[in-house]
Amino acid sequence: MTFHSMWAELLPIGRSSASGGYRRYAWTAADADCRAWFTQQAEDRGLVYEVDRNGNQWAWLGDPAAGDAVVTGSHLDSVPDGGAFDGPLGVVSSFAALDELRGRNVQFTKPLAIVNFGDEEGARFGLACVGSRLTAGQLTVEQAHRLTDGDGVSLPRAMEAAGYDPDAIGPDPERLDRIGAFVELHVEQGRALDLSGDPVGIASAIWPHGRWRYDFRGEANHAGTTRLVDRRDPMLCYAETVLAARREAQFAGAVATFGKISVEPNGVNAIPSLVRGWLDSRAADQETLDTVVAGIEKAAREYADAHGIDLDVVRESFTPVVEFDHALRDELGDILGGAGGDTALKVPVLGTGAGHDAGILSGRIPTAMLFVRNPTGVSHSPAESAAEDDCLAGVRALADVLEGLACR
Ligand code: HGY
Ligand code: MN
Ligand code: MN
Ligand code: MN
Repeated sequence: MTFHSMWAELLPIGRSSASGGYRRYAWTAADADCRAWFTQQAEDRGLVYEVDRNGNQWAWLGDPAAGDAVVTGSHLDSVPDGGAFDGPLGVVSSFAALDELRGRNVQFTKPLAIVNFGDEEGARFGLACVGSRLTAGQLTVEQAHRLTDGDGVSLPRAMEAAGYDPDAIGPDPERLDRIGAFVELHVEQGRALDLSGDPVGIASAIWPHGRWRYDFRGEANHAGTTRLVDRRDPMLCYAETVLAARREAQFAGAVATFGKISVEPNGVNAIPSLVRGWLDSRAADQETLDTVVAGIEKAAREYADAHGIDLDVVRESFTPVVEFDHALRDELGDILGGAGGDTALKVPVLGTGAGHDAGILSGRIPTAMLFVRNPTGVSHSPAESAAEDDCLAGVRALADVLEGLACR
């Protein structure tokens, strides 16, 4: 089973024929099909398959109880109409890198595992990295049980419907204590490697980032008979806040996105009573992020006061800056940078604004990330792409890293 054949098998799962994007949401049929694909890859390679208390899938070579395991992998779920590479490239490359290592006849001196972390994107229940957050103890069982999707289906009900026990979820410190290093390969979500002309890069840090929900409450009324001066229209405040977010982020060199909205009653001929908007904002450092988010909220409150609108702002999630483990990062650089090796890849080190399971785990175990060039930088879109040669360069780089870490 080669990279190509694995990729070809996975590609059609959960793909929308209308948009060409992926709709692989946690605990849905598409998720189950991705999980079945993962299990098959593990069985085809004679790996020991297990699914942990939080629904994350693991494929082991060697005895997990031996400890100091080297783990690689990523996630298979997607954002709504996401691209083919964000997540799956890391999982497929992990199996392909293991195949490559087996072809090199190396001797593993440590256990090796490939992992598929569940619900990394948070597309269905609104919180990213649920599988890894639960495992790392960054999300309590109570918080997880309160998560519901757009149809009001709770996370526990969704897990049960998929055949998983929602009462089994929780922190898994023993599992993490058996891991010596986690390395996640991921398609770059930006153009740094395209601009530097390199196929592969190493992550230095993940920007601090969070999600805030803005509830603008006004007064429902008739769109045709209500004078403008008599309106308390929450949509107006929402629109002004979106523009304020762009101004604040631009000024600070950060990013801010209102990418999701819900409107009640959501009628063409009705002035809304409630407009709910979700802000995703990220910046290279905490102080800048705090300034941007405070500036957006201040502007929103001024608009709300001016239009007689009630505004509630709720921070729904937050991930502080992640500085990847320096020693592990430098070790990857030595392995790939040709210190004694013959790959002699010039491997740039780059930061990212995208969150990852590696970022969640970095507080508990040494973690590192490899990025594979994305020629347009576009991600979270059906247009996401990576050249075949770069994907294979990523597999070779991951195989070199795993050999260096687990095959001394
Ligand atoms: O939102 C993110 O940065 C990640 O793709 N979950
Ligand atoms: Mn993503
Ligand atoms: Mn991802
Ligand atoms: Mn260093």
